[in-house]
Amino acid sequence: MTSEFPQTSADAPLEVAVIGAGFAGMYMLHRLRSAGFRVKVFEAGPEVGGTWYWNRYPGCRCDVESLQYSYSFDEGIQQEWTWSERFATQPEIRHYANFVADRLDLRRDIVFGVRVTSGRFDEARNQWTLTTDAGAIHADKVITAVGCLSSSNMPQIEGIDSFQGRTIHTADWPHEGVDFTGLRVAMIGTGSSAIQAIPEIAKQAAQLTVFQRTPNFSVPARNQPLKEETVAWWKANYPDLRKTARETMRSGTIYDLPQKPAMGTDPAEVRAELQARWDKGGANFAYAFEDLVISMEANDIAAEFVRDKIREIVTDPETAEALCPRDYPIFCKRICVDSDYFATYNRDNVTLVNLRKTPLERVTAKGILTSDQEREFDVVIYATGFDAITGSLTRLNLTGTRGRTLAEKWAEGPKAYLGLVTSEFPNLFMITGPGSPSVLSNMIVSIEQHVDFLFDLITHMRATGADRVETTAQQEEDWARHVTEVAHTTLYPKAASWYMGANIPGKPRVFMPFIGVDAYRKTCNEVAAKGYPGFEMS
Ligand code: N01
Repeated sequence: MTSEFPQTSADAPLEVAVIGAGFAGMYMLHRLRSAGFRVKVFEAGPEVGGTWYWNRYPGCRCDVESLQYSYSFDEGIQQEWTWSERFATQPEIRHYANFVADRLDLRRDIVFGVRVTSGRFDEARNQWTLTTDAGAIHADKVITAVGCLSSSNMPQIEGIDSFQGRTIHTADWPHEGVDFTGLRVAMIGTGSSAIQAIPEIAKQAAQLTVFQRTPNFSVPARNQPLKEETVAWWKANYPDLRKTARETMRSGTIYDLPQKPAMGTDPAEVRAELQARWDKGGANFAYAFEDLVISMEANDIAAEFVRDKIREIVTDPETAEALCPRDYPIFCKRICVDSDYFATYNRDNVTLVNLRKTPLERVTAKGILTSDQEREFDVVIYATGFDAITGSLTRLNLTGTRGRTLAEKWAEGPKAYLGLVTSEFPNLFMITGPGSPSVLSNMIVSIEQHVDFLFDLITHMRATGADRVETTAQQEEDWARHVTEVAHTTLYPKAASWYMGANIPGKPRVFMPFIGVDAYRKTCNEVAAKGYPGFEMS
């Protein structure tokens, strides 16, 4: 047990224990502590930053523009901090998290190096006991701030442990870095992580072989250093810009919003608009027309535009065709934002293996065996993603009032009222939980909204003397149905994405995030204004 570990007991519990010191946990701590709550944050890592602490593969960047991927709650912080590039690198975001922790003196209430391994609610005391590898924590309320993409997915591939070379997962990258000079490297996966890492690793490795099962749509980042005048303009206008971002319909990010649907617009005009956005770079491309995730025909136009770009960029026609996604609508898996991803396949030292043609059979002691041949490697990198949205919650092993863990309760799919609370688990709150906009939005915007809502709720409980809050099975069922109905007004459920749980064998296929930042915020505001119906307090 470390000396800083707070001594809590059943008789002297914390008012609130927060799990995780990423952007959600940091802001939650700041708000509660400022109002005098006895609160501590428990963090498995040695530092703040959450996902931005762990994911440090080469090329790792945020795909939301840096001027928008930052806290808005403190004018001093947003004026003092200056981003250097349009899309910030992982080291710069990690540095930003540490800057905020310094600025708000957060670390004195964060216990680092402590992983929560289980937890149980005590009905008699209305109190949680969390078990950690460093001792027990007693707290009246528990808030999970564990991120949506922090439970990494290592695939079940036969022979995976027999490989004699080095095995690395992108989400658990060696902190000392990896020198690929002269090495034969295999990359399994072609999601965002791989698409960012491949161009960088290709520059160093002797040979890079990419094993692709499903190709991905990606648009160019056109990353560049930020001009001084751009930064100055944003800083001068931050209050208005932040408000605009919060009030966007879907994303919590300011994009050039569409003015009309693609269907019914002159095809030459549609193409010109897509081209202009392709040239400008970034996920702005996804907002070119109103109907791109509503109408399959409109979606096909944007998808074919990107496929044409891939064919233009990649010189070998067979490789280009293999890289063209065809079996799901564009934008219905998170669009990737890259720097020279497709062009990297024109390098002599990069090879694409199309696993749809030659399936992966097993990992061997020397490398990887596909149906046609065995290839030998020094390093195998798994860019195989995450047990998204629910994985970081279920692995906490929390047990509720009916003796079931969250994993057991959610065996048919997660149900959480507003994505914040789930029945049978009183006094447990989830920041960016399933059923909230989370990953379909700018995460920091959604984090701030959830933290502010929870802060008001907990303050309301203090004011009214309530020491227990719980939602009902009916309430969360109704909300889950609404989340599904909204999803099915779009094309999103047509993709076998991690939003649907489709990347994890055996995981129930349920569309987990709520589509619509603005509608969601309005619902939360109404709930708060009406005295929190659906949150039963006693
Ligand atoms: O993970 P993914 P990711 N054999 O799940 C493949 C965020 N992120 O880490 O599609 C062979 O997207 C799998 O293939 P398939 C961002 O939100 C953000 O790349 O299942 N291949 C797929 O190609 C992103 O969406 C940034 O057929 C296997 C890949 O592994 C999310 O994280 C940067 C396999 C996994 O792709 C996840 O991205 C990076 C197997 N057995 C990530 N199992 C930012 O910029 C899996 N695959 C903020």
